[in-house]
Amino acid sequence: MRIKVFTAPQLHEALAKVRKDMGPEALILDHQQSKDASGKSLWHVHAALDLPTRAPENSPPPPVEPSAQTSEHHARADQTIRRLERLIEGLSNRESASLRESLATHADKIAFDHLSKIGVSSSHAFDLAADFSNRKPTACKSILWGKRINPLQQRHTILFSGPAGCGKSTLIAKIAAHYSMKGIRIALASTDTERMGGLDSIKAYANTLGVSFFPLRKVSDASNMLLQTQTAQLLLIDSQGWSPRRDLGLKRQTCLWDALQCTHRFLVLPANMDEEDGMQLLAHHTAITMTHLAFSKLDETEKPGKIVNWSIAARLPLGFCSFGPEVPEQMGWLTDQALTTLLGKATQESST
Ligand SMILES: Nc1nc2c(ncn2[C@@H]2O[C@H](COP(=O)(O)OP(=O)(O)OP(=O)(O)O)[C@@H](O)[C@H]2O)c(=O)[nH]1
Ligand SMILES: [Mg+2]
Repeated sequence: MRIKVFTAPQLHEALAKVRKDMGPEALILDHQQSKDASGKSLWHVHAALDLPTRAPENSPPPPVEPSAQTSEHHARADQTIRRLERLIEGLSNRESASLRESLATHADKIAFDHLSKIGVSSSHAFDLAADFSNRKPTACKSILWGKRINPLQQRHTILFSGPAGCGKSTLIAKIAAHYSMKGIRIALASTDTERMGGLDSIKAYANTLGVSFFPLRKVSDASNMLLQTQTAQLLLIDSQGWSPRRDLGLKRQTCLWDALQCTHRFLVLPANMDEEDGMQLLAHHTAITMTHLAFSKLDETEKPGKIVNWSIAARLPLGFCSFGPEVPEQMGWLTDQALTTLLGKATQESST
């Protein structure tokens, strides 16, 4: 077993170091807070990793198991995995309890409980608790805040990408309606051209709003469209939904996206998606080419706290959010204050 100590100013940073160095199998044994010479807080996390015993270099390969013994072997392996899972769950409960204990005030502990209940992971709940209990904009340094767009100052070309049905077209319609009411010149386009009906809703929104719309099937369509929309102050681009398991056609789409000279590329994550599935999506190489995160369907989850976990894991600045299907309402820009309000609202609703 390898045991190591990881040190960082924030607890979640130390935990991230553990995962980076030792991987997901690492066991957290203990964590402590101290101060460095300048009085700044430091966290020390003790982690352990069970290393497999290596066979001597020149030893013969292990004999192949007779098939009669194989199923018994698998059953034993399954039992061991379940035991380890229970052990890890127990350790993570202990970790969460000791994080809660190390909070300074009773109000912070109550805030920690609320945040955990609505899905914020315990290390992030620990970082947010004090601000949250004081209803202050969250000062958590690991969340990146995007700069609100201002098409009056500068033309923006914004791509929206994400899983099928996540609310891309609806969010585009909301943004288009919001800014066209302010007199901003808008154009819409879409790369969702190969799927039957892929263009329908965005085209209908363009008609309703009276703005021009361009289907983008190939790279030359992109350059044509850029020429024809030179006077638009805000160009919003819809795309075909994808998932880490089904990303057919993504290559063609990404070639088109690259030709569009986007100022922003938003990955839209629906807040009613399972947290683990969202993490897998964020790990996909297409997600890495995105510049911002947007959240949709915030009205459709009991656990909006997962967006904190996603934001910190993604390391992408936050921007638009949508909290209802209505166009043009129920959308906004996610700021530190808005996040505190959103998480607070969710806790009030879940406790009523
Ligand atoms: N409750 C709720 N529903 C939403 C929200 N945003 C979108 N929807 C609904 O979700 C459904 C899918 O929305 P779309 O905008 O078509 O999603 P999409 O990502 O464009 O879907 P595809 O083009 O099929 O990939 C529609 O019924 C929308 O009304 C939201 O914030 N809250
Ligand atoms: Mg769509």
